[in-house]
Amino acid sequence: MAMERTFAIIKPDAVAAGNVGNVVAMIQAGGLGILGMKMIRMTRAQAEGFYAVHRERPFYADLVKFMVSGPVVVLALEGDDAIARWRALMGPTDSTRAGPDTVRGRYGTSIQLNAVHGSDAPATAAVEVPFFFAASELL
Ligand code: 3AN
Repeated sequence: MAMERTFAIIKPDAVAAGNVGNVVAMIQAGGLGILGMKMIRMTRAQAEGFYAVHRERPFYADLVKFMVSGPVVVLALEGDDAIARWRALMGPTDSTRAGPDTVRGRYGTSIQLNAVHGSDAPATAAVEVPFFFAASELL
């Protein structure tokens, strides 16, 4: 298995509900290492750029509005097979279909209000980590 980095966001719904600590505990219990972590308020430009791949989708405007609606916590994670392991721990996009042992099953409420983000492939992670972290912030 390859050592990988992946990018995670604890989204505004989960931060507002007071679940930052619970999500971080699940990440650490899952054996993923935390290289970087900070709370930020995304600008509209950041949210639009981050989700540019979804620009043509009907939910894009709502998604951007949601992501700037309150603070988020961004994380850079590392571990063997970290991308797939974090995706498995997150659960499927639609929180209502997510299992009880997943972050979205526990803390998400819908397909949009789904508590967390995770990179979906090495190429995505390689763009997403530096989108929010300077090299000096990865410890
Ligand atoms: P994932 O976060 O599971 O990789 P993506 O990349 O397909 O899912 O979607 C990015 C984000 O867009 C999701 N986390 C969710 O908040 C939102 N989203 C995706 N599909 C829908 C949809 N059909 N309706 C509303 N929001 C959606």
